[in-house]
Amino acid sequence: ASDLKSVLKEKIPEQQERLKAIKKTHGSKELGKVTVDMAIGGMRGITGLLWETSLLDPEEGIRFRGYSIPELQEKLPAAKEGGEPLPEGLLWLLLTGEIPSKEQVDALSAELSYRGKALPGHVHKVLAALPAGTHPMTQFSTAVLALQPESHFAAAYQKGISKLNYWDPVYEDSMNLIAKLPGIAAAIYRNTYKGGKLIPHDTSLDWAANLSHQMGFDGEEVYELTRLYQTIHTDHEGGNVSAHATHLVGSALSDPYFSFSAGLNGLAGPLHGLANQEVLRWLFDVTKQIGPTPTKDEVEKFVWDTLKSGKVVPGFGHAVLRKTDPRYTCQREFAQKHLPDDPMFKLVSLFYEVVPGVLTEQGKVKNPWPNVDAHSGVLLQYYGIKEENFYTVLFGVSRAIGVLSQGIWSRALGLAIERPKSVTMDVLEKKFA
Ligand code: CMX
Repeated sequence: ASDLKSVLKEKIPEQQERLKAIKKTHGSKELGKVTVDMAIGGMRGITGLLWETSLLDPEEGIRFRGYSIPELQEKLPAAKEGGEPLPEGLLWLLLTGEIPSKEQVDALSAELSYRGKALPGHVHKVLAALPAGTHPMTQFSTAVLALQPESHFAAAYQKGISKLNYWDPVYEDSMNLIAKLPGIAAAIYRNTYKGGKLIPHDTSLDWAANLSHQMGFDGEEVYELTRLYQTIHTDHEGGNVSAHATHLVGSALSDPYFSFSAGLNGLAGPLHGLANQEVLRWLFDVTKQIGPTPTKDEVEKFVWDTLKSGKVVPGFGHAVLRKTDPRYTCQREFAQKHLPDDPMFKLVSLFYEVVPGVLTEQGKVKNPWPNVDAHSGVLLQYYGIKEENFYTVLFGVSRAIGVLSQGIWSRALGLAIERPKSVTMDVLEKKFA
């Protein structure tokens, strides 16, 4: 078998057995302890989730099914020789654990193109009914939810599907949804910023290039950026807000439309995905207040002013990472290759020099280094995608690939409904009195 669904299907029984064996031999062993600080502090440091598609190392950053970003850039099939990876290849890898061949990726591109060709008319009507000025993330989450009536899983559940087969309609929903996201995102972009003139899907293009094309940005370089961007934002293990929200809602057997829409609502928070929008606003503030080429000292003062006014420095810090995010580094390398003289890139580089020192001196943050969101906006600006409050939508399109791949595995592995225990302050006071 060489199509994705068949390859995945073959892998499921062995992984089910593997999990059963882990449960049997290690089920009662301890993974760690839970302190009161952890319960108060956003459960930071508690290991309490199973997530197969990726794993985050605090020092090294993300690995997707064991592969680092530079390894993926080398190993995953590209649209052109030596180019950036095709996100379809990563989808294949996340679902099967195997690096696909170029033929397999091309077949998957064609399949997604077919599944994503047409958006149901009512989705356009739902979008049109929202008031002018509605944030693109509100539009995005609403559009995903508007597709929910198409869910194969919800229909199969109503008919009484056996739990052994859940993964199958969840796979169908997930692939249909991933396929339709470029069209949805592009429609939101065109409606919000380009007077509503939509650009049709081009069946000759891969999934990421189609996103760029339908937004109105054509050319090999912007396609390459979109492929890289859509590859690196997919997955960041299971505990971040968008992944965890998707996982949590899916655990109630809400279908992929419900669960991914929930994940998007979490991604829309300024401490999470919306940070890419906030970074751009912050960079514009600098240029507005100081001018286009601030000095190191001026930037340093600006960073301190941000901190002193009680705001966070967007794009810096991380809950788990303790080094520069490799997703930042690969975007920096892209900029060095394609836009080394861009003034905004130079400004971002200056912040890279200055901010970690200031945050370290302030002494509060556990990680002073930049994350993925500190760099993405500047690349998009360079290629003409100037509207920063759209940026989190692009993050969301990519995030679907990771969280929905895990969602398929969660159902294949029969993972339980999530229901951690909570306590009151009263309980804590009495327990430790
Ligand atoms: N600027 C200012 N203060 C920061 C900071 C930053 N970039 N990062 C952390 N801090 C502060 C925290 O707010 C916290 O302050 P309090 O003790 O007053 O509450 C203190 O430093 C310790 O925080 P931490 O343990 O280092 O970080 P957390 O795990 O609590 O938070 C994160 C992680 C990402 C929310 C935080 O670093 C932050 O707000 N960064 C800026 C927003 C951002 O870039 N988010 C995007 C992250 C990537 C993504 O999900 O897309």
